[in-house]
Amino acid sequence: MAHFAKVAEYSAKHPKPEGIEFAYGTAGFRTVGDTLESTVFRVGLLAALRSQGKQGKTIGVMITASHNPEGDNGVKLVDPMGEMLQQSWEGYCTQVANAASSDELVAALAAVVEAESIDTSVTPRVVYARDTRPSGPLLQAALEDGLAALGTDAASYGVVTTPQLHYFVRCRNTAGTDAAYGEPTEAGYFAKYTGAFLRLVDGKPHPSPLHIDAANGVGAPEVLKLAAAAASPYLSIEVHNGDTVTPGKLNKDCGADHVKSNQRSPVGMALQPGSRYCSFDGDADRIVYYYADERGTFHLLDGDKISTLAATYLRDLVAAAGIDDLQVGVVQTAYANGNSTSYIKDTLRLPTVFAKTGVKHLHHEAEKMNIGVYFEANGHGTVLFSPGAVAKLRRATPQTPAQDDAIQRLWALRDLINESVGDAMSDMLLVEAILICKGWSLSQWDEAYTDLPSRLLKVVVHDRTIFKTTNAEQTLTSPLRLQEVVDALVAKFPRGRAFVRPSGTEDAVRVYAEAATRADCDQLAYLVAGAVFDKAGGRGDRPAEFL
Ligand code: NG1
Ligand code: ZN
Repeated sequence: MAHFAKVAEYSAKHPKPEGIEFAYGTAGFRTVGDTLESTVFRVGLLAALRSQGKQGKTIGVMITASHNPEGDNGVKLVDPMGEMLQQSWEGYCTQVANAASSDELVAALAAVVEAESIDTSVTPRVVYARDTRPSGPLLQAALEDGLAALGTDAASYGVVTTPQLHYFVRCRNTAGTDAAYGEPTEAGYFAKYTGAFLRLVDGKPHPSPLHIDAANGVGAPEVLKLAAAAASPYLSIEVHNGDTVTPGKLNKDCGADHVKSNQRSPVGMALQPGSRYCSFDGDADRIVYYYADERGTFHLLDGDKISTLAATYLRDLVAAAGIDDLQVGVVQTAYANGNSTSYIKDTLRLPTVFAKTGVKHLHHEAEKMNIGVYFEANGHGTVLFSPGAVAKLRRATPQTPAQDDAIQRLWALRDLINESVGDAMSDMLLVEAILICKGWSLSQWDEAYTDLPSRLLKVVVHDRTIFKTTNAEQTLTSPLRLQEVVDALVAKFPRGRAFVRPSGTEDAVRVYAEAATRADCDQLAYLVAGAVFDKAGGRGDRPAEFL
C-alpha cells in the first residue's frame, strides 16, 4: 500500500526485539522501558490510523508506566473524548506490536485499514506527552518516527500528567462545539480547575496546608503550577517527594500505590496528628489521603472513601437543588472494601454496581447513570454527568436562594471534575472543596464507616491464562472446582469475602480477602493463596502464613 511506503524505512531504525511478546492490556503496553522502542514506534503508526478512522479527530499517546518501578515504561492511546482506547482496537495494537518484520508490520497495518474501512487520505492528528522516566525521551523519539512515517500532524505536550493529556485531547476535539471542554493548554487546564474550585469554596474558612507526596514524579512540578495558578490560601500545599531528577527515586517507597498497598505513610513524610496528607502516583492519575490520629496510628482514606465523600456531597446538592429524577450512583470494583459498599447501599441508599477491574469498565458503567461516581479502591476515579443530567441542570428553575446556590455548586463541581479520566489533581481539588465546604478534618471524613480488614496478595503461577472469571471477576469458572474450594474457605470466617483473578498488568494471579478481624482476614488470604498455589500450578515459593 502506497500509504505505508515510508514505514519500512523508519521501522528499520526501531527493530522489534526477538523473543518478546507484547500485549496491549488494561494499562496499554507496559514492561521494561528498554524493550519498548519498537512498540512505541508502532503505536505512533496506530495512533495515526486511529485518527484517520475517526475522520481526523485528534488521538492522544501517553508514554508512562504510572506507579511501576522507574525502569519500566509503557504507552497507551487516548480516544477523541479523552477516554481510554476502544477495546476492539486492543487486539490490533497487540498484532501490530508483535509483527516480526517490516513486511509483517505493513501487512498488519493494512489489515487494520481493511477491517476498519479507514480512509487513509485523511490527515491524521495526534498529540502526545510523557512522564519523567529516564527512558521517556528515547521512546518519544521512536513515537515521533512512527507519526512522521504516516505524515501525521503531531504536537508534543512535553512532560505532563496522564490526565492532563486526556484533557488536552478532549479539549481539541470539542473546541467550538456545545461540548467545548476548555483550552487545550496547560494554562487552560489550571485555569479551568482552579476557577471551579475557587467558586465552590468562596467565603468559607481557609483549610490547613495539605502535604502532598508526589511520588517523585510529574505530579510534583504540575501541582506546584496548579497552586501558583490558584494563588489562594484555599490551596496551600507543601510538596514532598518532588525529586524528578535523581535516578531511582520515582515511586520508590512512595506514591499512592505504595501507600495503599502497604497501608503506611511514604518515605520522607513524618505524619503529625492533625495534619493532612495525600499521595499521587507516578503519572498523577491516582490519589489517596491519610492522616495519623493522636496515638500516631495511620489511617488511609482510599478511593472508596473519596467515592463515598463525593457521592454524599452530590446527593445532598441534588436534593437541595430541588431537581427531581436526578439519581447519583456509584460504580466500584470487587476490590472495594465491603463496608464501603454496605455504607453506599444501606446508609446513603444510593444504587451501586460492580464493574470489572480497569477504569474503562468502571467508566462505561458510570456512563449508564445520571451522575455516576466511579473509583477503584486504589484511588483512580472520577465523576460523570450524563447528557440527561446536564440538560436537567440547564432547565432547573430555582425557587429559593438555597436552590440557586445548590445548582451553581453542581455546575462548579462539573467544571471541577476531569470527566475524561481519573485525575489526582482534579480529584484533590474535589476532596479539598468538599472538606472546606463541610468544615471537615480528615478524621471527620473518615467517620462515615470503618474499613473491614483486607489483604491483597499475588500468587505466581505457571500459566495465569487458565484463570477465567465471571460475576465482575468475583467467581472463577476455571480452573474447574477451584471456586468451590474458595467458597468453602470463605464460609469459615465471619464477614469473610475473597476472590481470585488473573492480573491484567502483571504475570500473576491476585487474591483478595477481607473479614471481620485482621487475624481472620490474614488467615483467609493465606488459605486462598495456598489453594491457588497448590491446585493451579503455583511457581516459586508457596505463599507464607502471616505471623
Ligand atoms: P491488575 O493488574 O489487572 O489487577 C491493576 C490494578 C487496577 C488498575 C490497573 C491499571 C488493583 C488490584 N489492580 O490491575 O485497579 O489500576 O492495574 O493500572 O489495584
Ligand atoms: Zn497512574
